[in-house]
Amino acid sequence: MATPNMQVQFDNLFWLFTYLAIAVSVVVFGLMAAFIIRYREKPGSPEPHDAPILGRLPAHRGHARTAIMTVCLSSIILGVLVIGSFGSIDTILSSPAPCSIPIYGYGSYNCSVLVTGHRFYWDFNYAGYPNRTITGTPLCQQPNCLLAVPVGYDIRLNVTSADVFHNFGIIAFKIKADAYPGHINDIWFNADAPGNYTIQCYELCGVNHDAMIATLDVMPLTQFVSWYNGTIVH
Ligand SMILES: [Cu+2]
Repeated sequence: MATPNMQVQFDNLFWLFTYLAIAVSVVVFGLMAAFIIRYREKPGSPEPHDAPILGRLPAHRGHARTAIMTVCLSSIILGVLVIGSFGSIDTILSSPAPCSIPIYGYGSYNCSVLVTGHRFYWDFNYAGYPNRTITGTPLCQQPNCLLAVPVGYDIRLNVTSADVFHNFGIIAFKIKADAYPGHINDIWFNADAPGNYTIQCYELCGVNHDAMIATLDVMPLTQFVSWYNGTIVH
């Protein structure tokens, strides 16, 4: 079963923050405008009895109920944002279960790829036997620099680096992960439409950092199986 997509998580969180900000703004600016009009100074209007006077503490005005209501409303809004954020973080950080795509004459593929950053290209290792790597080249010509995945599956990427700090990102799916030597960062995504998408390094890693790109090719399942059979198995 496909887990909700990574970009859906980010979009939901973005709109939750945005709608709440709009609602709060409407209330705050609406009240401000109403009070400005209602309590504006008119010719001959007397000085309010509680007008602040320099050097004197303001008189007690008995607005405890308003203060408590404000704190409660703010807490509810903050609570919604915190729960929404932690819910999304939980989904983003929980790697989905491995898939099992039967590959004719080989066994099955489990939907995970080991991604290794080099100055200035990416390697994509399709884990397990036959443990074949699509090796990148600095000029990134296909079939090098190609990450092929089946459409509609949760793909787990284990991201690391062979030299300096890089950052692996597929901006179309709103995923990014730091690539550090000696450490593996896990991210996942689910591509819902076939097509080619750009993979890019998002950490300034040297003189050809801008050329550190690759292509994500999202294929229909049958096409992926024959690609896997022809490229990884044989
Ligand atoms: Cu890089």
